[in-house]
Amino acid sequence: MSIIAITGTPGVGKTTIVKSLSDANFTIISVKDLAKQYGCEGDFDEATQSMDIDIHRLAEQFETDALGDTIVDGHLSHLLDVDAIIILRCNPTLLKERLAKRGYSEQKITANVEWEMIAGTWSEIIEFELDQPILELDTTNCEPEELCEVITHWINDGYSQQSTHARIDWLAE
Ligand code: DAT
Repeated sequence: MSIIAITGTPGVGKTTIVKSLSDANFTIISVKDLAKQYGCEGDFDEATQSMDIDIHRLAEQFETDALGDTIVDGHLSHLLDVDAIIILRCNPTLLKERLAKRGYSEQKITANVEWEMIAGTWSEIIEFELDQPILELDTTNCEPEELCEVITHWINDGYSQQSTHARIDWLAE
C-alpha cells in the first residue's frame, strides 16, 4: 500500500494526470475533499477565491491505514504523511495562459506564476526537511498519457530515480 502525493503550482496539470492514473488502479483523492472529510476547512479566502485548508491539522488527522494504493492530488499534498512525492512543473508562460483561461484574477495569476518561477513547492520540501522519494516532471511539452507512463514506471520500479532538489530552473532559461 502506497500513498503518493501529486503536487505543484495550481495549473501545472495535476488533476489532468491523476484522471489517467485512476485507470492504473490507484484511488484518487484530492486534498480539498480530504479537508472536507476531516473538517479541516477554514474560511473562504476572498484574495485567493478558495477555501483555506488547515493542512497541518489535516496531516495529523489523515488516517491512511485502511487505504489501498492512493494518489493525493493537491498543491499542499506534499505536506501530508505520504510515502512519495511527485512534483509537476510547467513553464511559467504557459502556466500564465492556463490560469488566465480559468478566469483567475491578475493577482492570483501573478502569485501562482511567481511561485512556479521560484520553485516554491521545492522550497517547502526543503524547509520542512521532507525526505520521501521525489520525482520532478516537466509537463510543458508532455502529453498526460506519456507522463502517466513515467509515473507508473517510477512507482512500480520502487521510486528508484529520485530528485533531492529542483532540476528545473525557469529563472535560468
Ligand atoms: P492542476 O490540477 O495542477 O491545477 P489541471 O490538471 O487542472 O491543473 O490543468 C490545467 C489546465 O492545463 C487544464 O486546462 C488542462 C491543461 N493541461 C494539463 N496538463 C496538460 C498536459 N500535460 N498537456 C496539455 N494540457 C494540459
